[in-house]
Amino acid sequence: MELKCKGCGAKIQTVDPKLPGFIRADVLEKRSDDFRCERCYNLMHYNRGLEVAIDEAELLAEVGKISRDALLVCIVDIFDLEGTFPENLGTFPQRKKIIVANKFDLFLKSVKKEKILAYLRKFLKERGIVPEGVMLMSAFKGSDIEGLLSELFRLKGGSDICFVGTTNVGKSTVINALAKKLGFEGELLTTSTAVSTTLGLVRIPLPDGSHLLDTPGIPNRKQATYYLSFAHQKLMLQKKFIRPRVYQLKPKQTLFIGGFCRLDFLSGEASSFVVNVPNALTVHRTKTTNAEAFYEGHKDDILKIPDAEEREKLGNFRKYSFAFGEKKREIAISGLGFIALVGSGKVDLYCFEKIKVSLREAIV
Ligand SMILES: Nc1nc2c(ncn2[C@@H]2O[C@H](COP(=O)(O)OP(=O)(O)OP(=O)(O)O)[C@@H](O)[C@H]2O)c(=O)[nH]1
Ligand SMILES: [Mg+2]
Repeated sequence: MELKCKGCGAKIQTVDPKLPGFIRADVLEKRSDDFRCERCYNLMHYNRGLEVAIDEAELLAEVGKISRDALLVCIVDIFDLEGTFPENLGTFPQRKKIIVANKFDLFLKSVKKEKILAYLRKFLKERGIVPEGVMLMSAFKGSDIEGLLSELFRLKGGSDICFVGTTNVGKSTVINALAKKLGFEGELLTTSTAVSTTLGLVRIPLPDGSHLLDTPGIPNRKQATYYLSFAHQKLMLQKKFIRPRVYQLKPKQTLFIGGFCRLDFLSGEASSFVVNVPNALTVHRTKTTNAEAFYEGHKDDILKIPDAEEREKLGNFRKYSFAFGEKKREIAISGLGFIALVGSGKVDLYCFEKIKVSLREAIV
């Protein structure tokens, strides 16, 4: 049987350390049952490792081979629902599907679960998705994991449970937490702040003969993080709530969200702009007349992320024009977070064209 790494599912090889699944031949010979490839070892112990690309067609073919009777658990990141919802979910052959929205802990404690659940349900309804169940949770919260576990066992019958979703939504973290509740020892699967940590299908056997199945994340080219270096991915991944930053702006003022986007307040009454993006990202206010010169002069020292190499991958800027007023609106920027617009007026947003930007009714 083909050997696979227990942490990431990559096929084991002893030839090229620069390719996935590498393990030294002498280490492989002495291996215990629970061995990992060198990349997993480095990700787990040093939080660094090889950046690799997933073959999306191969991934879909592999998930396509999983029994139609398996319970499909689609995990999304609730802080980036627009960006992490797999639009091709309907094409997965598994009949029973549930949607698990993870990372609820990124919202402030005061944010009501019911409100976010209503937003999630509406989002699914608009796309015609009718799952067997919908859950909102955090992989870091024990009671949420217990709730998920009982829901999964209620729905699965004797079948396998297969976890799918775009990269970095926390699939492997959720499975590790479930496995711990089931009595497994240690961290079974490799998890990390990098996108594409899991590289192949990993099966964890359960006592009833069924399995928990982890899969590689579907590459997410709509998300800012996809284009970032390993180090910047790490900076952008928040393990705790995102601190909202409030700016009172008058027309003709501009906000920079790192070097990813520029928001010009064109006209309207003095309004509040509540920026919910990773704490590591600089938010800078300036006069619109100075904005262009500021960006050219400070994209690398004050704004910092993305750097020149990342900007190259992100391509050109695209302009979006939005109006806001009576109803509170939010601009969601995939991989960064969202900006709540409170007041009334018109804005122009410039953001790299590859990143998904959407205007929605406010959810918080
Ligand atoms: N804040 C927060 N972070 C989480 C949560 N769950 C997972 N993470 C973090 O998100 C990052 C990605 O987690 P993984 O479990 O590796 O994600 P994945 O979906 O398996 O990623 P791929 O294997 O690349 O597809 C890690 O740094 C986790 O610690 C959560 O509920 N809240
Ligand atoms: Mg994973």
